[in-house]
Amino acid sequence: MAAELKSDVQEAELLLEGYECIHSKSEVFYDKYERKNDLQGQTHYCPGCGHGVAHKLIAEAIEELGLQDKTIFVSPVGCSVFAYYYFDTGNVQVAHGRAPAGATGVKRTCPDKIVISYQGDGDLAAIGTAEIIHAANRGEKITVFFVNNAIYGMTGGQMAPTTLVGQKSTTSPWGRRPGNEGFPLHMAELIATLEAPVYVERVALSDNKNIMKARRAVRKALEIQRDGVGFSFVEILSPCPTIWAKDPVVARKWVAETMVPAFPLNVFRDKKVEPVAANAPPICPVEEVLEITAKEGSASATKHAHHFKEFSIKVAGFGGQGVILLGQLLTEMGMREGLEVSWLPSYGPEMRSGSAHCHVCLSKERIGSPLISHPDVLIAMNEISLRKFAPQVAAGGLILYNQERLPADFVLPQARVICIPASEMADKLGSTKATNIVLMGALLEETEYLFADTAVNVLRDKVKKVEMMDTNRKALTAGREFIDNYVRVGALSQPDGFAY
Ligand SMILES: Cc1ncc(C[n+]2csc(CCOP(=O)(O)OP(=O)(O)O)c2C)c(N)n1
Ligand code: SF4
Repeated sequence: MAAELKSDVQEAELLLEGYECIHSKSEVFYDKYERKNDLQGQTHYCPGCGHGVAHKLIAEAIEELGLQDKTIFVSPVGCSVFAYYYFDTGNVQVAHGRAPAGATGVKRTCPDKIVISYQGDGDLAAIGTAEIIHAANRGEKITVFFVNNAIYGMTGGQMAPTTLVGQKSTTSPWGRRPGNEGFPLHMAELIATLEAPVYVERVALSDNKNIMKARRAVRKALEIQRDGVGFSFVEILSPCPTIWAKDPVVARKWVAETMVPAFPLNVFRDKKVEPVAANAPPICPVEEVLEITAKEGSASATKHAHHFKEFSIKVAGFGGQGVILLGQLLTEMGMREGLEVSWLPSYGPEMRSGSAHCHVCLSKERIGSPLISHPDVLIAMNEISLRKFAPQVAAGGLILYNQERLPADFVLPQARVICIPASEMADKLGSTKATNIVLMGALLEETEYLFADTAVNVLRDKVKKVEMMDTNRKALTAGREFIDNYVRVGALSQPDGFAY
């Protein structure tokens, strides 16, 4: 009866009494894998899956090298997406294929950490090809473990870039044909053509001898990172019994007999490089990084009381009309006035004369999303934008339309419309390029939400063409005066003028 009350650990200790424990689960793994119901304590991997073995080798190497507290494991999308269930280290889970990019960010901000990018072959060699090549080419001081099982495991067996010639998959049901699906990608060889990587090896989880070699490779790759030497990459040929529809023993044999001849095991790169001291980025406030500290019109220099909580603007027109720039200027102004800001541009591939718009949000509180469905203000720089976006403007909002009058058939939405011939006005001032600045002046004057002195400072700092400054200054004033002289005093009513 007393024995029944003992915990699992006590039971295990009793069983081991008188024995020396020479092998146990690595300390780097959690004691217990938290799973649902009767899966509690089990891993989610299929029996015979190579991921389990690869995890074990990595965990043991981390433990032996005493790196557990320094390690940050970046798990991919794929069967190993849940690596963070098992590794009692720092963990980050990233989007499909992006592990080397995520790992780059982590390593660059925390250069003293050991950052591991763990990826499958669909993840690394298909959707994430660009990320791995560029991380390797930059020589990021991370370690990549690339588990190549020649198939997409998690999604049920589609062809991967590593699928062998003749191998059947759900998307190559007749077997991979080079003439149709191309040849398998040899990632270790490809990465070894780059100059920066320090260590590149391919190993196989095919039999005990090769698993021991894999163990050494995993450890070496981590030592290279620990010593600050450079980029290390280990490709691990690995069985996927479930998708290959083979029992675990046969699957291992398949790795040895079929995968290894196609993906030869080798040390492709083992450069002797002197460690370089970690180059940590300086930690400083965002304002300083963006060089906006103490500039005239900055949040610290100018304290404005804003009489709104959140204010959203959509600027729309043709590419080339300064739509995107106007959005950026307003965003910069908001930032300098100490507001939370977001700016989201949208334009087609044609850039000039294609349609373009951007969303600007200015807020006293943190902004949830930069996407604006119902802007408070629409600045429509052409008729297409007016027709397209006017219905979206929030009830009681404002539309600034770059024309003398509204189109005759235009059905007025539940918003005030001010027609302002900004292009003509800018032209008279010397350049139609200042159309957006005329509209900016009108916006500032009409809403009084942002301040003209901030606008002048921002224009001076941000508009690259110095010779435009004089025109821009005049354009800003012209836009403001238009509101004061023509709209506030004796406004006409639409459709032939300025509508309220
Ligand atoms: C952006 C995106 N595209 C596609 C998917 C679907 N998806 C999930 S896992 C996976 C394949 C993973 O295969 P692999 O990297 O070989 O890993 P394995 O499961 O074999 O370990 C795909 C295509 C996704 N989750 N996200
Ligand atoms: S499907 Fe393949 S890769 Fe995924 S867990 Fe099962 S055996 Fe492993």
